[in-house]
Amino acid sequence: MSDVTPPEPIYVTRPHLPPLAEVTRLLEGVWERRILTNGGPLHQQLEEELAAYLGVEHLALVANGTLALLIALKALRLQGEVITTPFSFVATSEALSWNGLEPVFADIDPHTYGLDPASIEACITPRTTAILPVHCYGFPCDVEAIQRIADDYNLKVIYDAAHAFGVECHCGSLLQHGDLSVLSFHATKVFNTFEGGAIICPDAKTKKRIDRLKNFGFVDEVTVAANGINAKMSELHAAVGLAQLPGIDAAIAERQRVAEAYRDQLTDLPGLLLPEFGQAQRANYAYFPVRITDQAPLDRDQLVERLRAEGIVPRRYFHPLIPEFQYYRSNASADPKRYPVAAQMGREVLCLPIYPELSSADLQRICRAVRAAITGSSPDQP
Ligand code: T4K
Repeated sequence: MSDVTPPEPIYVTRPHLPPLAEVTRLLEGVWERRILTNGGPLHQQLEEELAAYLGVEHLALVANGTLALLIALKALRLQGEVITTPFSFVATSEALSWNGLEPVFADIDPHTYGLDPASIEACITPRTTAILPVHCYGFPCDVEAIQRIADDYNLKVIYDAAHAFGVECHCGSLLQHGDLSVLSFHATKVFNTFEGGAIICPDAKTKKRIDRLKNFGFVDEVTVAANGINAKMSELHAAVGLAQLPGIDAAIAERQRVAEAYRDQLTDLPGLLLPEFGQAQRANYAYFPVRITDQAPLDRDQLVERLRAEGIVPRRYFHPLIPEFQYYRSNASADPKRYPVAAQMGREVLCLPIYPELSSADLQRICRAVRAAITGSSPDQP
């Protein structure tokens, strides 16, 4: 038996944590006030601070990103078909199904990984009421082309911006686009409150409606004006968020350090395509998606196996595609011929580990293992 201890596994991400002392300090106030939820003072403060940080006017905190999507769609009183992407986390489509809306899967653009405007237009029918694109990996969709289509066909646009915290495009916050944008603050996200999310609203009236929807539809003690739900963020989660915010720029800078190190070390490998962060004015480096094309000597799944054998656990975001899941297979648009680019990306993309605390030593270990798998060199070679 070998007495060599295997190195610690490196996962695709590792949650960034705020200083515990700061969370404790905020929680002392909670213990004194005994206001634990239902729009307490920390919740209000986090809404204000996040809106200021993100450069948006109105933001409603929600218990998680999936409920935020559910409520955003509900707030717009949609019916019929909604054009969306097959290349996302399943929550994107689940939010539609929960609202009784029919997802119609369109194709994506191979550079942005967001919905391809031409494909959106080809999917429009008389029953289409909205578009639900995803700023996948935090890469901006073609927001202007999507808005033009929405205007031409009188459709709503709800951006699933779960990955796009802090991303800026040519005109400021990416989150200003569309009718509503939805963020996730899950543990694995750039900004986390353990679980959490938010809806970016264009005006105070929409925020009010969303605030009611997340609180059972209550207008006041004796009035329920909509089919609401409980999707409130607690004071505990808000405390984590408030403690995270002062460190968020440094955390994004650390992510950028990791992305640049990958770019330096993985440039010349046959069949390995690196991500393009340049489309954002300010990127957030939420993910580091590489493509393993047919020019590489092994395919994506073989690379996953090789890396796992070295204790490195990347993730195939997003494989399977949403329409490949059993629940969606009977959907009328669940046909890979309708979204060939998404199908290809589902076979080729691999998200390498990226998070602020990823050490240089671990980065070297990952790069050596990727290089070894592709060139046949030894992973032990520096
Ligand atoms: N829309 C989009 C486009 C999304 O990507 C998501 C969520 C949503 C909507 C919905 O938002 P939320 O309702 O979640 O707020 C993860 C996340 O659970 C999910 O939030 C995320 N997208 C999705 C892309 O990734 P899994 O199944 O890959 O997570 P998991 O638990 O395997 O975590 C990945 C790695 O992270 C683990 O290998 C280790 C590390 N990890 C994870 C957790 C939860 C930790 O070190 N500590 C932790 O606490 O889905």
